[in-house]
Amino acid sequence: MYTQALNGIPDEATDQSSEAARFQARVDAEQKIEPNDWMPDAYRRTLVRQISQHAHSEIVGMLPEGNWITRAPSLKRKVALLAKVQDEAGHGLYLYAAAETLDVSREELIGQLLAGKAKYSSIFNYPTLTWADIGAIGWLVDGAAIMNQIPLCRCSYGPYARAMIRICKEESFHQRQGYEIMLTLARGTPEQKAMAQDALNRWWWPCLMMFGPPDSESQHSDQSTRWKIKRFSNDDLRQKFIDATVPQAHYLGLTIPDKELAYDDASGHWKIGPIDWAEFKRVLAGGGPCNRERMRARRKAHEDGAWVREAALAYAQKRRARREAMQIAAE
Ligand code: FAQ
Repeated sequence: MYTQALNGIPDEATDQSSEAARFQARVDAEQKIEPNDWMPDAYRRTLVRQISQHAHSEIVGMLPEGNWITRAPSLKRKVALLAKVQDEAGHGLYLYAAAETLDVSREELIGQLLAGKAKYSSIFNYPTLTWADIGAIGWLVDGAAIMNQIPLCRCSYGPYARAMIRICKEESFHQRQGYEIMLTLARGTPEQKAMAQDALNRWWWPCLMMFGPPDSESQHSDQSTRWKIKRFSNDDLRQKFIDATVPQAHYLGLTIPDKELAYDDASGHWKIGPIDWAEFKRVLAGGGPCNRERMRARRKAHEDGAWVREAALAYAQKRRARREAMQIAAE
């Protein structure tokens, strides 16, 4: 009896390890992993974690800008901002749908966010104090998002990679509309230029934190890179963003708020001063300027929307009952 039991265990373990080897070989060969394919549990958990955090970020990310829709300075600006905020809602929905292919329900994921158990991007815990912040968000926040998300279009998990293609196209439009707002302000009155500079001063460092902790402290990078979920490290993407953005700030005639910023001829990169990682940790722990306000707004939106979910459910049940009755009548 014992021999049989012992025989069973190694067989299962061998099966698992050969499945795992086949899985890694497919990833190495750049084949996409699809929802019905075998995958290690840890791969599934990593994807659910990252995709759901990403989805929450898109949805919470609507709040700082949504705040300015009624105060946009012209009809054209209002229409563009409204469309941008709606795009972010769409991104959240594609991403929740991509996460659902991994056997987790949207209700569960949203429940984790509302219970304060799930993370969303640190950047959305900062306030939008002036119209220039809308320009800075488009230029810098969407700019950082694109830098991080273009490589995700080649992520090994098919549904996530495909969702990212459309998201990146829209984000790149957002980035340009934000830069155009900054350009208009920078070429406007001295007060408008000062407003643009003030927005850059407040958003620059938090945007650099969007890329995540330094590589030496990133818990998930090594494994996510082996699984080809991540293609570049946090620090590499941060540096790419800095190199792309510094010349854009110069073109605007604005100053990056970093006295240590200097071009390094040897490496061909812009070098920055130290990032305040204590601030990043504080924001992640709930102590940012707007963490409480953001969660309050999301909970209220969820409660206010309860009747819509109930009505949709009642309608679906009515349709199903009608379809079943028609089937019985036809038999
Ligand atoms: N904020 O080991 P790593 C947008 C957490 S979308 C909060 O390096 P990983 C569009 C991390 O989750 C912006 N938490 O982790 C838009 C982990 O915690 P955990 C969102 C952060 O996953 C524009 C811990 O720190 N984009 O902006 C942050 O390998 C305008 C250790 O970190 C995405 O979600 C942070 N900034 O790398 C919308 C892109 N950074 O889970 C509206 C997809 C790190 O163990 C308006 N995500 N953490 O509890 C990713 O690429 C990755 O998840 C990283 C982090 C790069 C964010």
